[in-house]
Amino acid sequence: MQDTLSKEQAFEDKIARGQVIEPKDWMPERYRKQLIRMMSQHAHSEVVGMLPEGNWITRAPSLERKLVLLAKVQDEAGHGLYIYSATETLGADRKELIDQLLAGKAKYSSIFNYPTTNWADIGAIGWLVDGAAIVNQTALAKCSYGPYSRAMLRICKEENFHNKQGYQIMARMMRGTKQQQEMAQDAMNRWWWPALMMFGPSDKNSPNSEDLMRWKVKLYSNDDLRQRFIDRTVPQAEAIGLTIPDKELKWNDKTRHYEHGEINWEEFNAVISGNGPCNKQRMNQRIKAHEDGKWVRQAAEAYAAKHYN
Ligand code: FAQ
Repeated sequence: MQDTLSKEQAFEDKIARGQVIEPKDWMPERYRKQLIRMMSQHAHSEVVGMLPEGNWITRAPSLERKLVLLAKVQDEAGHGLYIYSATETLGADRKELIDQLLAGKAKYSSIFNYPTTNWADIGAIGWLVDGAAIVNQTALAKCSYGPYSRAMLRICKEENFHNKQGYQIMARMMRGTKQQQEMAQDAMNRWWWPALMMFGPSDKNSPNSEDLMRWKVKLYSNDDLRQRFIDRTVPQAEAIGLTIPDKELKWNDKTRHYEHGEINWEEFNAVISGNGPCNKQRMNQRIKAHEDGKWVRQAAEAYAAKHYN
């Protein structure tokens, strides 16, 4: 008991000094569990996140756009794999985590349950969804758990490229025909609020934040990061002539931040409980992809058994 207490004290001191926790270091069970929960949800999000954009690979408007989109979607798969690997350093079993996802028992980001109805949605995802992911993940790159923070460093570099390609699609459409401008604005109207929901519930309704902030997994609260995203995105929208679909949005000269309208938390709760517009479709696609990939996993296992045992 005394031993656990002193280990716990040493752990808390390390966190307070801003030191990084590595897989072999002692850590409280709750820290480990919280990390496995959050990191596995993050890994699932990257993998499910390939689906909305993947739908447009065969319909990209040019060969160049198709190549860029293919590379981006492939990057997201890579992000999922880094984060699953980082989660394994905590003793989690990747197969179990994936089984939980496919059984509908694990969460993944709400944003990927919305449909991509036209090409402008690909611009909106790169710009807004990757943009929100960068704001969140730049903070996580300084989090207290070493393998997660290192995975975030590389992921953020790639997300920056994704973000720029999305913004460039939107900017190009806004310089195009009236119909292209309308498509871009329509995508903006549909993706803005779901992008704000990516940051999670408001601080007063975020049960995990207390643990995560105390242990410096989260360095900023959900609302702080959401505000940071709004402040950096509004001028980008204005620069290319897009209107933010929020009548209450206004700059506050005293706080030096934008004020925004109320988020529809009922919609958020419905989406994260499995009742968003595309939850069932996304899960069916993932289950099929997993079944179709069975022979690849079997071949890899047979190869490993022959060469590495
Ligand atoms: N969607 O107590 P909190 C990407 C859940 S990657 C679904 O505030 P926490 C790249 C939460 O899990 C996007 N569920 O939770 C890309 C918890 O449920 P639980 C993913 C959500 O953990 C781009 C409950 O609500 N990024 O986009 C959401 O302290 C383009 C209570 O919430 C990450 O995962 C949500 N939006 O804070 C890929 C980053 N929000 O487990 C492809 C890492 C909350 O108690 C294409 N994660 N919930 O049953 C985080 O930073 C945090 O986990 C938050 C939530 C901020 C998401």
